[in-house]
Amino acid sequence: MASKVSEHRGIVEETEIEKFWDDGFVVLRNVIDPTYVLSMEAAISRVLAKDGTDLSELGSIITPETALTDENISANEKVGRFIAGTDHWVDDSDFENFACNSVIPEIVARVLQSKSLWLYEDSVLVKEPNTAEETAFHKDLSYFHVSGEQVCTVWVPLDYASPATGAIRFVKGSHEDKTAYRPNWFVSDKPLPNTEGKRVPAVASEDVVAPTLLVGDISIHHARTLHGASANRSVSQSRRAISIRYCGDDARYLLRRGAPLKSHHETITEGDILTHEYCPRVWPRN
Ligand SMILES: O=C(O)CCC(=O)C(=O)O
Repeated sequence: MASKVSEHRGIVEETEIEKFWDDGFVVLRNVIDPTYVLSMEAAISRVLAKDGTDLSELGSIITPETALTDENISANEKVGRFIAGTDHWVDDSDFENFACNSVIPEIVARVLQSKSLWLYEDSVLVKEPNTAEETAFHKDLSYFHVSGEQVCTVWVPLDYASPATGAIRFVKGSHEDKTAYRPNWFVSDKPLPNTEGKRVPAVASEDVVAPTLLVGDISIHHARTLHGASANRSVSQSRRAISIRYCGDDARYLLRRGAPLKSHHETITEGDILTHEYCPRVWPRN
């Protein structure tokens, strides 16, 4: 089982907080002990073995440009899957500790400049070697039944993640655009049925910031920041990541028609703060 807090640098600089609010995302280098991050490997393997959905089957956006046609990938090599799942923390104490009891909530509360922090959900997102699916550009807020400025996602890679191996990527400043966009299928820009708002606009490649992250680095992006991830073109290396979504003081429940509902959302009242057994307060620690 993953043990509790094991900090590396642990602290967040003022300039990094400013960067988050100015750009809509920030990469915090060397902020968590890599050994602690890698202690989640077994937990991720459990997800891969049982609960993960294979997003590659949802209808991807493989085009001649994104298809794996590189000379170094021979036709008979195995094509990878894009496996994803959510809410692992609910029944796996390793994920619960990682999202609720690690150094991450304190870091996030500081970046969001929030006195308190609630966990919205966690997800595991794995692109196996040779996974052609790009994660389509989207805004997380379109999927969340909340409103507020202090809402964000932390992306924690368990592998070296570069633009060639499926790293997350962002459109800088896009959090300033308050247009409501429809959630999409994650591997396709096709919107989810019965959702409201505009379709996510096409993103020009020159507007994309695509950092490379090492194990121990994390990125934090605002829930309105347009972001996606590249294909994993490595022939041997997976791109494993844990994404954790948190809400701060100003977040309130707001039901968004057609967006994925969790069972407890049936009992919530719009306008309420998020305190709920399935949306626990994780900072300050009780
Ligand atoms: O890991 C990915 O492919 C996408 C991550 C993402 O979009 C998220 O965590 O919000």
